[in-house]
Amino acid sequence: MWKPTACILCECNCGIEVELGGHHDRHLVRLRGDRAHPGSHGYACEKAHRLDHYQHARDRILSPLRRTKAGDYEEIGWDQALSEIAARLVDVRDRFGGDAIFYYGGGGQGNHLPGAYATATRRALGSRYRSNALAQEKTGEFWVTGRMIGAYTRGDFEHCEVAMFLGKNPWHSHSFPHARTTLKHMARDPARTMIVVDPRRSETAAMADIHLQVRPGTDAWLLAAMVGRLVQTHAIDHAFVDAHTQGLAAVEEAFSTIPVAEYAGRAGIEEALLSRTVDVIAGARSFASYEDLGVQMNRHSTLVSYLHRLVWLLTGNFGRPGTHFVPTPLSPLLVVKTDDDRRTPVLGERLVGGLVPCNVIAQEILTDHPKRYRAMIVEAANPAHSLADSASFRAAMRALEVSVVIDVAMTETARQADYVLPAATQFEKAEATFFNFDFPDNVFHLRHRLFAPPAGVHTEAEIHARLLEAMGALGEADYAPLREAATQGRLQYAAAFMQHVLATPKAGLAAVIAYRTLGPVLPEGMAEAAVLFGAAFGAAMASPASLARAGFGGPAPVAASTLFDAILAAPSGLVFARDTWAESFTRIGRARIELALPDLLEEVTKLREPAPARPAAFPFVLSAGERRSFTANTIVRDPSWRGRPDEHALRIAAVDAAALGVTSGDRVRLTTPRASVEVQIAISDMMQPGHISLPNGLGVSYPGTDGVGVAPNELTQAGDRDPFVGTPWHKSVAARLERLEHAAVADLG
Ligand SMILES: Nc1nc2c(c(=O)[nH]1)N[C@H]1C(S)=C(S)[C@@H](COP(=O)(O)OP(=O)(O)OC[C@H]3O[C@@H](n4cnc5c(=O)[nH]c(N)nc54)[C@H](O)[C@@H]3O)O[C@H]1N2
Ligand SMILES: Nc1nc2c(c(=O)[nH]1)N[C@H]1C(S)=C(S)[C@@H](COP(=O)(O)OP(=O)(O)OC[C@H]3O[C@@H](n4cnc5c(=O)[nH]c(N)nc54)[C@H](O)[C@@H]3O)O[C@H]1N2
Ligand code: SF4
Ligand SMILES: [Mo]
Repeated sequence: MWKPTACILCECNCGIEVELGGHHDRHLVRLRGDRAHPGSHGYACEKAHRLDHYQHARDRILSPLRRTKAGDYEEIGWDQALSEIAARLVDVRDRFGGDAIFYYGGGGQGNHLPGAYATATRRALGSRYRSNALAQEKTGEFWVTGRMIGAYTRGDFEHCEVAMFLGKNPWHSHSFPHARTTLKHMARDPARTMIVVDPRRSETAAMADIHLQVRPGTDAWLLAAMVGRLVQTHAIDHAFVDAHTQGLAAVEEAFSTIPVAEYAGRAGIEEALLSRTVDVIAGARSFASYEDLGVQMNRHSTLVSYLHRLVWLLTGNFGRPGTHFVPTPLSPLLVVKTDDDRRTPVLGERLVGGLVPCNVIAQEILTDHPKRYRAMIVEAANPAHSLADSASFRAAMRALEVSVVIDVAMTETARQADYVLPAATQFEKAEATFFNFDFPDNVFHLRHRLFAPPAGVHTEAEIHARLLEAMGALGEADYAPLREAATQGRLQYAAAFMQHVLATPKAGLAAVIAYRTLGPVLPEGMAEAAVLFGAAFGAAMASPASLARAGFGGPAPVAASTLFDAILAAPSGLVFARDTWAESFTRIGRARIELALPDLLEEVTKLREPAPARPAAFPFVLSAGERRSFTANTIVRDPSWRGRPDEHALRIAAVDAAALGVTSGDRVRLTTPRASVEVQIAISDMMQPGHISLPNGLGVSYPGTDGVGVAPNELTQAGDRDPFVGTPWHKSVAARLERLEHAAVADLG
């Protein structure tokens, strides 16, 4: 029997079908793309086929654990664990205020419901400071797009005439539906042009019509030269710019004197190629572009996000097929309020969308500042591996008064926690992601569980509910008025919920109240979906026309109720909102699109300063964290998941390897200002001289192996971050390599 679910290894969350077998039918034996999925239509990449390695990890946690004085872990019961955790968190709150309790995570690539339930726990504790991976990749983009457009945009790569991938390798990293099919179509079609900006000849770059093989970390000069060329050759789409934007004069002034040839040269690109590229973009009927980690985790990242938007806004590539659009989220992952000037408590760094920059979290713990964070809850994330400077993150966790990790596996982060709580895997509960960016048909997929969790393991919804009950924040008295209404119908329940929850001081705990009262009347194994009733309400209020076009019309309570029931009844996902292209214009959160951001225009002038000399001790630029065929952050920990033996190697250009006197398979010493490790190398014609690249998500501890590959953030440092929003420079780390004179030939593990 094939059962529908989704792949959880990247943000696409392709629909898949799984055949169960093995012991108690709990193994994912065969997997294939689910043709009934309205977003992925049967597409899946090679990674999905081996998901049983996630479900059956040997480091799965099956009981709550408490750290002992000796630093190992003992099993304890749920009641004891939750009453101790509740008491210790409440104690921290009572002594120092809720601001001292930090929340990290809330969901990875396929699981966003835990974050929704955690909101209730955070509210009950008065905890305000939080973060997750978005604050080390997307916050610069969010900050810029919030101020320019007031809405989050994506590109239509299926239909564009010209596409650009800026620091993005979608062949491996995907991020838009059926990426490889779309790339192949584009590459084959002589009428379409694919532009890739990447120092590496990545798989995507190798398919491109134009590969701008930049010098690592110099995209700001490249993009400034592009905008300079647009302004100086009068290639601006005045019809669009006049109708929808403001601030052109300031932009023209800043870019009219940009030395295009010189800046192209600083980026390592010939002026003629740069000019041709800009002319192709300016002449295109439609242009869509995607910036990702190659620039977002790099020097000048926020400036590059701004310049990148200028390229497609000045050429009028918004709100038409093949350009950029504003999708309808079922529940926005992050709301950026541009007037929000909140700062972090210790270092005073800018919060974007309420998220603390990842690079400062450890620093805001390892201090004697009175406002430091003193407790932390980490859920569905592995920050001791994924954040810059792992060693100081480990030290920070040990410096806290209490820390709790909610995960499926005994991760690097769990190994530092005072308490570890075992969660059901993504195939053992109803689960969903809010990464729904399909357009104009917006897709949502609530996955049904494949099987129940093992004894002793709970879903996050259940964990948060029990924690709130252990704190005395919620109890049967709060649930009683809703229980009856839940059995009468959705509309009755909605009315009761407004009266007994939303209009009361417990409104902030709504997610868990819904789980406890609506959850029990949902079909078996679907209780975790209760929180989506509220999300459906939010969408019905925010985008009524789009929901109506997908069949969910009527007053908000009716639309929300029918949508919620349709979500429950669609195990392969459904189209919940249907947009029109014109709608993107109505979603602009400001009177006109703003082209001139003064602080970033000021940064443009600083590009004229001569580049600081590269320190002689570190002649290489290391990109720490490349996506490869078998990497998926740290979601799959078992290294035998990886098909290819050299997936964990450091890639290096042949000339650099020759200069060091080493060859593929040799081990070398890799040193950055932060640390020094041994690593196996692989000569790769993808690499330009001076650039080396390590895969992401490796070097995890796993029973029976000793950490295959290198954990990239042992090598990075917290101070290497963007001056505006604090995003890390993981893709350009200063590094040096040395030959190991007596190194044994690597064992591929
Ligand atoms: N296979 C796989 N797919 C994934 C993931 C995974 O772990 N594995 N993770 C998912 C997640 S969480 C994310 S955020 C996305 C990320 O997706 P991507 O951003 O596409 O992934 P990366 O490989 O980290 O970086 C992209 C490219 O940036 C290039 N780059 C390095 N330095 C520079 C530079 O100075 N300038 C420019 N222009 N480019 C540079 C690299 O050579 C690389 O090809 O992938 C998602 N998809
Ligand atoms: N140097 C460097 N660092 C990077 C990057 C890089 O390119 N270079 N990339 C960054 C990016 S883009 C990202 S997105 C982050 C990712 O880093 P993180 O957000 O920290 O998370 P993941 O590695 O995806 O780990 C997800 C965690 O969730 C757990 N998990 C899986 N399923 C469940 C579940 O159902 N419930 C619970 N409770 N837990 C579950 C897994 O065991 C794992 O511990 O890493 C970032 N770090
Ligand atoms: S890894 Fe991403 S693209 Fe590949 S099947 Fe999974 S969700 Fe789809
Ligand atoms: Mo990411």
